[in-house]
Amino acid sequence: MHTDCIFCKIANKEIPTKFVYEDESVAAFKDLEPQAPIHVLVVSKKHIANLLDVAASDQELLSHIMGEVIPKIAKELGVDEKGFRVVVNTKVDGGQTVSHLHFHLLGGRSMTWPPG
Ligand code: IU
Repeated sequence: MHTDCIFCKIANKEIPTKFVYEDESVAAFKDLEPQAPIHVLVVSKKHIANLLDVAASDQELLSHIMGEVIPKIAKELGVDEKGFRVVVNTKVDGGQTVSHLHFHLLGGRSMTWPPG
């Protein structure tokens, strides 16, 4: 845990937050500034700054998030039938504003392409 990282504080309950999902390694919560009717952030409890910082030992965690947690939340929130989008902004040009790896799960409306 990084003491100055807001998502570490949220994921490790230093900042009380209602979780949409939680297990021993992952937490998910609603984005404060939702960009779609469903906008959830999925984060690891362990601090990883971004996708470039993912270590070989994190592969299981990443697979758990992408292959299990996100589909489970999508089903629970009812966006599995029509679909949804997962976004991982990475560093400055990617639009990353919080340096703690997070997966945006966006749904509940039709998405456009290309992204801005
Ligand atoms: P980004 O991919 O790093 O730009 O996404 C950060 C997101 O975190 C952004 O959508 C913010 O609205 C959101 N967020 C939040 O939900 N709660 C917070 O305390 C902070 C940011 I700081």
